Amino acid sequence: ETEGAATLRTVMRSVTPLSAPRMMDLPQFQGDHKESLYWGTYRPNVYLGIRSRTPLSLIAGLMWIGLKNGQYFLRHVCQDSDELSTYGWTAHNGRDYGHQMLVDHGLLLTTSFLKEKGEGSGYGGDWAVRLGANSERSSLNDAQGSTTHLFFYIADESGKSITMASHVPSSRGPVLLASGSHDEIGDWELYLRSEDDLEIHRAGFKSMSMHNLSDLVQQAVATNAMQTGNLNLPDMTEDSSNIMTYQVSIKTPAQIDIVFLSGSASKNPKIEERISKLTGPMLSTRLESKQKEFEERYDQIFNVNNKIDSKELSVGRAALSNLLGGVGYFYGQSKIALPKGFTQKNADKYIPYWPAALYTAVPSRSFFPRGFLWDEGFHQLVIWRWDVHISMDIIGHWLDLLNSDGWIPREQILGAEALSKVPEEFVLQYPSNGNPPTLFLAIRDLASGIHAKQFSGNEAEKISSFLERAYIRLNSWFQWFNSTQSGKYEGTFYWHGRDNMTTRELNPKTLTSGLDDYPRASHPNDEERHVDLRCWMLLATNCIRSIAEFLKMDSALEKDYYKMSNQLSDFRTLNKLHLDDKIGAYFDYGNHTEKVRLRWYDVQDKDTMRRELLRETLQPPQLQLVPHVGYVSLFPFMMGAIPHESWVLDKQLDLISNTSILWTDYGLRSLSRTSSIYMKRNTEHDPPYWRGAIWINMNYMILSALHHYANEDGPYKGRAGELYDKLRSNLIRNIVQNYHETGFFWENYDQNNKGKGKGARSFTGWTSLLVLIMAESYPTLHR
Ligand code: 6A9
Repeated sequence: ETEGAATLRTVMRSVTPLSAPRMMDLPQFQGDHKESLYWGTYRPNVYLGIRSRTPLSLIAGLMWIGLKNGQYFLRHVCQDSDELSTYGWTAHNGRDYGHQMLVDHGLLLTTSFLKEKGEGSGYGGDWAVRLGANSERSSLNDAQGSTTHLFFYIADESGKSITMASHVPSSRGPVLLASGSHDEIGDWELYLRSEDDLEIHRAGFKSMSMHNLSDLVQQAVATNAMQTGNLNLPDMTEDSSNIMTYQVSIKTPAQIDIVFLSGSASKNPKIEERISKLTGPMLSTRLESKQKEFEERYDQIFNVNNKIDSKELSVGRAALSNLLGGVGYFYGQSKIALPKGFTQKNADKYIPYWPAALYTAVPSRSFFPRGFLWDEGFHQLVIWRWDVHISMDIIGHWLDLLNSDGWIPREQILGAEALSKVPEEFVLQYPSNGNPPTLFLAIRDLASGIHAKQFSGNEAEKISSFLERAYIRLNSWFQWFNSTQSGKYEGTFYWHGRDNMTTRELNPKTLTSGLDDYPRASHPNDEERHVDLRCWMLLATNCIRSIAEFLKMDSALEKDYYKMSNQLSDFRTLNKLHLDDKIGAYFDYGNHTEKVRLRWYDVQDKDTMRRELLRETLQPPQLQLVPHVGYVSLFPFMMGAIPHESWVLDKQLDLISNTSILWTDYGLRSLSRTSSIYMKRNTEHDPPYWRGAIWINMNYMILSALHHYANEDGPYKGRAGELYDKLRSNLIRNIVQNYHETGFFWENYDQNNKGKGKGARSFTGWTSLLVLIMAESYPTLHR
């Protein structure tokens, strides 16, 4: 076999699904379950977007014209540059109810979503959207007598045409806007009802590119404005349009109900009844009772009474709701990088993954509205507690993305809408790159929850069959790490793929670890071993082992896991490989020197001056522990791998509580203030990221460990308990305060600058672990 043929086989394997029964084919994901999750706010990238969990869906959404500094802007896709002072779900149950608030320069919008299967409904049921518009400062609006323009659209991704109601509706009563039919739900109709004065204009378009909807509407309005002087849609429709847009112009305050009925036909005698149930006063009653249900369930599950005050309570609810309201459904093909030197005939440097669906939460609706592998494990810690069926459905989708090597692409950019948000250099996924297998955190909880008889009979039954089917997939996922990320010596691991040629980075990044620029060995080579990866491997083995025990499996494979889990949890071995016993800190090991700097010099170009960075070594690197105290050094602690009577535990508490090292009043720094790389830029374009800032996922893990050690007898029990209380209240206070001050949850928080939110604004991914911090709910990490 030639080298080329072998490479080709590797490439093909990387885009071939693992040959194992699919998770999503499990009976528990069919029938009622599937239908109950058919419609939802599954387009988190837009301010309000509805679709069904099917590749070619009907999609609906909201746009409006915002006025900022005297200029008009069309709002649609969540963008930080829109500078809304807040937006997000204040309530959302992940299924059939949500309530969102948006504040756009004095315009106050609310969007409520309600779904229901009525008598005569088609597959997936009916849904209603209530839009409320108000002016924050009513004087402003009155003075200008200004009009607010809302746009609601419905479009068929399959291209099937939609019928526009024959005349522009003028009455306020329920008026038909559009109708059509769809293979999965039958005939459908869309109605509008409002008690307020309104003017409606409309336009129909024929297009298959749904990620350009904003442009279509903007152009139509602009063209018409030039001809008529009015900011209106032109009341025209292209032949066989599959996109229908309705502009509803109102004076605030106003309220509009829009209702979508499936399986309908105007002749259906029940239609009137179904409309009135989902609009007007009856809708108000239903929304109120759904809100109440949501709040009661929140109290019951997160049992936060007496633990937090009422101001904090609403922020906790918003955190959960934004996570659930951020859950999306995506469909498409990842682009997988070809090995160096390979290109396709058409010059593409990638090969597509198989077409796949992903139902997943997202880290940020504006910045990263797509699935990220290791983020998802943290999301699921919250979601399984709220709705274990949704959580298994999400985890199931991710596990179905395993290829035949046992690999899952880290970042999921599926479909044109998702792709349109990603700069080109981030699109390709490399089949040699890992990402922490955090899904094991949630799966471990499910497995031990069954043991502890924490679930109802019905839930337990489904979790069992889920774990049973997941087993083979988890095994091959684990084997992928075990075989591709292993170190030079048995039982050691490192994140492969760091750049050992770079002269431009102060410390070559480790994106695979999730901790991007957290400093590792300065000169990557195969002697390296990473303590965080070792701990992830421990978690994975322990998790698979407990599933095997639960399923009463007893093959050679299970014995291997048993052995491996004992090896990985052996304290002496851990210490031999990673402990600096002078300061009692765990470190990576590798070819390293502390004496590296970036030199900046100017290069004479034709007509510009360019800066080049050169990584200089003032002292040759040598094999050693890599002396950077930070999140990585706390991994054995986070995983509860340190025996509770060990002196090392005392040292870990020293590192955590020391204000010159990790402690701040807002949470723990990612990197010690004493580290040589603390707050250092990595390149000209890379400001420090995991080099000081406070991240909530890691703080949550550290808090879990403090909680664990505070509840186990041992000499450091009391001290762990004190630090636990302080860290917990610091985290809650700071996240809540930032939320009140800025209207958002943030990607991370500034360890100086009074704990101010930093990075992506509106980061409703793992920052929503706030809910569990408030509830004092922590993962099962310990055997
Ligand atoms: C950039 C730019 C509009 C970086 O939360 C997702 C990930 C984490 O998994 C990772 O641990 N974030 C953390 O270090 C964000 C990564 C975004 C990469 C793509 C595209 C888009 O600009």
